[in-house]
Amino acid sequence: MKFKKKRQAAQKAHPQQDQSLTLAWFPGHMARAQREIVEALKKVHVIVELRDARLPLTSQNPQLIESISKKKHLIVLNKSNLIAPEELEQWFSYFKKHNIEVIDLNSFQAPSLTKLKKALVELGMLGRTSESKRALKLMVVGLPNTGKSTLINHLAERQAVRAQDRPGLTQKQQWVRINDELEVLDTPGIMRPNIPGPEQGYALHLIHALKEELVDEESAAHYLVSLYLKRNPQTLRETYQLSDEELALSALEIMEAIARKQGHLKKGGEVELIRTSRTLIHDFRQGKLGPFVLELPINP
Ligand SMILES: Nc1nc2c(ncn2[C@@H]2O[C@H](COP(=O)(O)OP(=O)(O)OP(=O)(O)O)[C@@H](O)[C@H]2O)c(=O)[nH]1
Ligand SMILES: [Mg+2]
Repeated sequence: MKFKKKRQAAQKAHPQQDQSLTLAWFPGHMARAQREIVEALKKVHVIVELRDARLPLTSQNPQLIESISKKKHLIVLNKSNLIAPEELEQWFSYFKKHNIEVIDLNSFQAPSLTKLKKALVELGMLGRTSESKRALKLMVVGLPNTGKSTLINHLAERQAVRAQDRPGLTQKQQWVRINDELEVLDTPGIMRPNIPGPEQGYALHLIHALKEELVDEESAAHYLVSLYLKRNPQTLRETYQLSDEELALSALEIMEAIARKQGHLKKGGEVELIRTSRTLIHDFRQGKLGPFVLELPINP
């Protein structure tokens, strides 16, 4: 189980990449986008950093955060509808313990704008505009596909920028005027230059932050099944009609059982695990495997 070694697909490795790591996705537009984010710092008052609520630590970009650390900064755990409330609670206590300001959002829900505004007011970020009579300028940053453009469209209540389930869609900064008190800068998603290990790489693939062909899909699906076996086997049982005996098997054997049930077979009757892997990953991304966080705080 490993990352695909597709150097040409991996594109240019970042110069500061740890040599021991096998995966890097840092195409030219991301390097440019990172420079442009630093340049835009003087034009913005506040930074909203979007993370995927299913992966609150790994879906950050430490290098980017470092370069924007002088500005006021609010972390948003986005897509929080895809994790369970008790999982979200664990993360809130973790961030509280570390004195880090965090809110969660589900960008498809109408109260999101109110919630974001309230957080900005509480942090003393939005209140300043009434004195200066100038719009608050907010920059949204984060890994690819974390939902930056969707959030902005939601705030603007119109299709102001392109948003789609495709990492790396936004390639240029774009200002969007929300109303008299708020202007938002959409920025291209920037992948972290280092991915700590294979499991984090699989998890980033599962949340669809990486370009599809970089990660071995069977390994990512195997990782997903192993996590569900540990923390929520019932969902696997119900979704794929597994028996008690099947549920007691290894992750690989369970994938084979699902393959047979779904008719993912080659001509000779051999299982075709790649199809099963794609089904599992697709079902997870669509939320068909229920709300589920991919990482929990190690020292909550
Ligand atoms: N379930 C769920 N999906 C969301 C949410 N917000 C965004 N999405 C989905 O996430 C996908 C990516 O959205 P984008 O807004 O294009 O992501 P982005 O961060 O702008 O991506 P890049 O431009 O590649 O950096 C889309 O399919 C959105 O519908 C959310 O709160 N919940
Ligand atoms: Mg975008």
